[in-house]
Amino acid sequence: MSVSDTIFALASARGRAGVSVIRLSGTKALAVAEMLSGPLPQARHAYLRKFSHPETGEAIDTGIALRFDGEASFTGEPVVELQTHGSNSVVDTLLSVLGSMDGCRLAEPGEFTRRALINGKMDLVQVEGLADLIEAETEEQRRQANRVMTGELSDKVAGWADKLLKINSLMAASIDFSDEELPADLLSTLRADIQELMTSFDFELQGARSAEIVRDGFVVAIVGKPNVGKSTLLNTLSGREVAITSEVAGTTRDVIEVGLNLGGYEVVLLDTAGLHETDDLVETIGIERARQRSQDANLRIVMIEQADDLDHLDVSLGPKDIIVYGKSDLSSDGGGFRLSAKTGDGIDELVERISLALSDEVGGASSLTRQRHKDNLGRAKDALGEAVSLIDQNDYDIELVSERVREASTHLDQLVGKFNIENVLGEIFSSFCIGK
Ligand SMILES: Nc1nc2c(ncn2[C@@H]2O[C@H](COP(=O)(O)OP(=O)(O)O)[C@@H](O)[C@H]2O)c(=O)[nH]1
Ligand SMILES: [Mg+2]
Repeated sequence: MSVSDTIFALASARGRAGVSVIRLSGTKALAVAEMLSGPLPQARHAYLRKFSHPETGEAIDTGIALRFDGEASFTGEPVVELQTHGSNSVVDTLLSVLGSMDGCRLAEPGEFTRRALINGKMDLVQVEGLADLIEAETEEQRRQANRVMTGELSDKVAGWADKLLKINSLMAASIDFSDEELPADLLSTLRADIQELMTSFDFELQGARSAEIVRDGFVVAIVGKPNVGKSTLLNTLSGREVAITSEVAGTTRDVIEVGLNLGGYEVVLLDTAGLHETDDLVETIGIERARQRSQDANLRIVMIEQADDLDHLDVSLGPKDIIVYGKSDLSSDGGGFRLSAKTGDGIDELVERISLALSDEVGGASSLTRQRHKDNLGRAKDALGEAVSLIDQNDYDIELVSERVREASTHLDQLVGKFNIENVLGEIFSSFCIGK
């Protein structure tokens, strides 16, 4: 894979459509495209062109061609986009003609974006934001990804890095001037500055969990003993027959997952095996899984028939977990929140309660959307923590303090991908499609 090749790919989805977009990027992009389309005199102007075979002259399609020059493109190198009719045959023919041209090859997954990264058009977190934007299914996932892609986190990191630099130059200046200790007032200013940064990092780290929930989904597990109507509830909430329901206890043995869009948020709903004592080996494994997954979930819907069912569940409940009495159509006694998955009675209220718990949970979402972001910022914070405790020891060495501050800067640089990115690139780009 050479960065000097001119690369091309179908940038829109495969299959029949109104329009398809083929993108070319690299030094030969314009020359190659013009062999198909004829001259494209001005950048950023749309030209209606006939695309024809460069050797035979056979007409392939008519469409729009657009060129972007030099740095003013997505990849930071010359780019041409050909908008053709969304026909498999047109696309295949054009791709095969392009493939036969010298110095021109099909792009690898994410290769356009990789070039954008190399050419400084985006940093690493923006690339991750872009990957998340393409994956986004719900409104909130889209908003969050868009914030990261357009540089919200990058700007924050740049601001922090700037402050660290100032702190360090202040220290460096004092180290140069004397071998003696720093004046007390200067030292306390430095300490306060470092601590202020740590508070900002902390604030951001606290919102990371919420950001992750928005990205990966809010996991809600339905738990309870067999036959209370868990699978029926899952089917009702998801609007389709996902899980098998029957009056036979032990019908559900494995954890069943359904993704739902609830109020603009991604919710992953889990149906689990009924919790009870059993000699059936497979069911026992299912029950163990049910316990584990419900324990890890963000929220539990506990379905019961009577209040003392709660005592036999062996799942620890959180304060927001929702306890419901099922099959309200069959009996009218019992207090608490009642619903019937069969008639739909109480379902709206359940959805409202889930949304409420969810909005509490994701209220303060930060822009740290990935574990990688949390790790790097966490390490930066730890390094600053060490700097502060060094200052607090009366017999500190300012050189050591300064080293810790530099280390924090390194972690911030790593977060936005200023160096050492090769090891994370593979993972990030594995989620990209060809043409992005
Ligand atoms: N009348 C009534 N029957 C229900 C209701 N929910 C489930 N059932 C029935 O109860 C039985 C067990 O339901 P299922 O969803 O498989 O329970 P699970 O073992 O908890 O998953 C099935 O025969 C369902 O049709 C309900 O709200 N009302
Ligand atoms: Mg079931």
